Amino acid sequence: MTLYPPQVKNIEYQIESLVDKTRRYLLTTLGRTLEEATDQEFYHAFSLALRETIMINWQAAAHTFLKNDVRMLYYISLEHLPGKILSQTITGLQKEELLQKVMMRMKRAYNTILECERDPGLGNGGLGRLASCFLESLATLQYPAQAYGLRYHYGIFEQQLWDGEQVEIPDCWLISENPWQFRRDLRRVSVKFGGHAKAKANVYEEPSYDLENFDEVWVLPYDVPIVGFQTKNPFSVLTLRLWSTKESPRNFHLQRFNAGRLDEAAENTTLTDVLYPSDHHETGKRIRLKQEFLLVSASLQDIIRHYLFTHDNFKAFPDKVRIQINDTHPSLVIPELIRLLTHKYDISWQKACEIAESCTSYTNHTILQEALEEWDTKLMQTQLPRQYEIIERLNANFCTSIRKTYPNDEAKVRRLSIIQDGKVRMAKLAILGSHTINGVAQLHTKILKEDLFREFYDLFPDKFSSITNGITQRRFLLQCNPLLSSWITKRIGDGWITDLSQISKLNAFTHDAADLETFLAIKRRCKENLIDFIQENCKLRDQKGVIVSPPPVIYPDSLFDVQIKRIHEYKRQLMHILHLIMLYQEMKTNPNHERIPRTAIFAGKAAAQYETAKAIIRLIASVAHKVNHDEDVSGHLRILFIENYSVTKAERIIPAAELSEQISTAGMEASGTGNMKLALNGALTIGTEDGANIEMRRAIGDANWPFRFGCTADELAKASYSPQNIAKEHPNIALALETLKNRTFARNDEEHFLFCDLYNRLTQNFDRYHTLLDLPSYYEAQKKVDALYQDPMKWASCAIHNVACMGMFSSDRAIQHYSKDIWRIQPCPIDKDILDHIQNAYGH
Ligand code: 26W
Repeated sequence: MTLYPPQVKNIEYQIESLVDKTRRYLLTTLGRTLEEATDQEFYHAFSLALRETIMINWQAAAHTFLKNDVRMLYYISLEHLPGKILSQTITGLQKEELLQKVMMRMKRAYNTILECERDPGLGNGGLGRLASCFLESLATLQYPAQAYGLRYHYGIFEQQLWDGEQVEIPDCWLISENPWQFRRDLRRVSVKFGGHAKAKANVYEEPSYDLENFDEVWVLPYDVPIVGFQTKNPFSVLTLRLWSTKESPRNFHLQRFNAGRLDEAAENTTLTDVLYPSDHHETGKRIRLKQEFLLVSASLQDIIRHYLFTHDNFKAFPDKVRIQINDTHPSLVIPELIRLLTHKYDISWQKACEIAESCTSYTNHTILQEALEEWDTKLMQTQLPRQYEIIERLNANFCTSIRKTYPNDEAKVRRLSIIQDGKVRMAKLAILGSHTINGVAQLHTKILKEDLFREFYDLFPDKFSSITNGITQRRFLLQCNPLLSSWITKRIGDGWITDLSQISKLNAFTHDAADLETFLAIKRRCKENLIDFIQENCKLRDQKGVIVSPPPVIYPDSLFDVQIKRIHEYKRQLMHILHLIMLYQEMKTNPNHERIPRTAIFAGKAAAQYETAKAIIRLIASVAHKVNHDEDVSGHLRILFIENYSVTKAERIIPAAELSEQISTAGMEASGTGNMKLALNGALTIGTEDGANIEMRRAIGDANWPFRFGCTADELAKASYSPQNIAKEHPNIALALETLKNRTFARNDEEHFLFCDLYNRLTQNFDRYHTLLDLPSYYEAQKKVDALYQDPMKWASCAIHNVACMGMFSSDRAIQHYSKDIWRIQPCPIDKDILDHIQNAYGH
């Protein structure tokens, strides 16, 4: 027998134990032997085995919060994009090497097994991913918190490009059993819709309502464990509680079914079936309103149940409960909490309003008018009669108070009123009913205060605050970029993993030639990895969706120019592709050009109904088709659109990026978070003065932020410009625009029609996105990109400097800021006695 030193023995023991457990689960849960199990089955059994490791801490964390009767934060969000839970768990436990050994011993490929898990696509984009970064930081920093969301059966659609056209395929992410969800039958609640609100008086002789003839829906929660990063304390595990209406047979309306009204019969069973796949566009649909209320009502009942577990009255409620409203989508929390307190728990109207205000705070994530939620009063009255009565009363009181402050100014009352022109304005409700509203970057908050909600800011200046977004460096550097991470750790130690401000120590490594070369070599390896991934996974489809050709050959020496985000006019993918058209024409007309070789990589989904965004994808694909097949530019220009952008795809692309496109119209991108992820992985930003770009530039310094361009938000507010004149003054722009009309890229009449429409939008006298106005300075900034890229050592030095200045863009910093200034919560590490107790009773 071999004798191991103690530590090795311990590792050997852990490996053997996991191997054993995995085999056991394969047999006892899946009914398969290791030899015959598919990778999917192996993934399942392996996850069940690993899951055992976190259950003790999960229970211990929950018990610790209860025992200490701490103030809890509840983060309510209609969207969550956690990425793969297995990989998150592995990173949190810091068991990657060990688990690789386990898989090796069991003859499975580590990456292939990790790929078996489908991303939970329970969100559209930035807002959902931010919620997940926040929850990971809350877990790592050991705050007492829980998140709520909906367990959509169909998450965000899978995007395929059929000969350049976006096709949406349903995302059945639950098709194979998911080992990371725990159905909690005991925590089931009921939610009521519709009916008639019958007025009665509460104990204070105030109006209250009983509901008659309502529809009742049973809602069941599924808990997903979110593992925090293991530090000197035992790691914490927080809960993401996802509600589902699917599983309760009582939701099905037999009478309606028998009467032949099939849709109506199934409506309440199907409420959590689909995520609304649109961002920045309000849909105003009845099912969406029902989803929002479902989330709010179920979560509030759960929060109150949890509170009443250790209290027998509501005195301490405003001290113990904090609820964060992620955009206005869950803002019905305010009337529903007031309703529950006044109706069910006999609290006075005045007191209930105070409690609701103390407990809730609201984050705004967009200033685009078309994304601001408003609900038809009729619809709300029909679906949520009691909540509507409360909103009306809140509004009546509010209007009275405005009249007191501003007598004889009915126009002002109308502008501030929550109910306006037959619509309930949800952002106003959220501002009025909560104690704080925050923007997600400094410029964004400034616009909220000075423009969008100016009159509310006049009334409640203390309610407004600004907390710049952040990202978790654990997923978006440590986990996704092991090469760069280990170089950084070698240079500055591993403190950055839990304290990103320490990354500034990298500044000492921006000069030494050996360091710069190492950095360049790492970037090159990451680019090669992405090339391998693309060759394997990004084959092209024909008009019927059949894979017909390999992706183009990509050269690792070319600049990887990356724009990955939802497709939206304000994000200006159109400006990016116009620039690529300009480059293409330049290369074609001048064979002696000195432009650097470039590979432009796009990824992102367009909302299914957003025709212009879909036309932009079409244009990118058509330009790509022509350019990638043109011998004249081969080796110099490649354009790729990677299908089906997701958290996992982001993790693949980001490490390889060299140029990060953050080119939104100034004032329109609330913050952006992809900008932070890319910079942290050593990409340089070409960007406008928008969202968090501004703060990134300030943190990094102008000297190392060379590709700033475009008008500022203030300049745009005053700008008037003529697209015609811009075209006249810049012949290369005029030529590029011409190609949209003259069938250079259009491959059929439909494309020709779509591209002409894009042309018209760009050249209209008022393009809200100011694309052509910024294009000349974008072009100049891209020339600077070329120049710097020709000096790799300088580029590397600048890039390392960028990474070193990303300290403040960690979601840890954002969460600490929210915790200190908005939620006033304290970390609550797992109680060692509780942990010991559970470990002794259940551990091995
Ligand atoms: C009701 C339809 C709808 C759905 C989602 C409207 C608006 C949204 C979101 C608020 C849009 C969104 O995701 N906003 C993004 O939030 C990120 C996190 O704060 C920011 O970084 C992005 O700039 C912002 O666009």
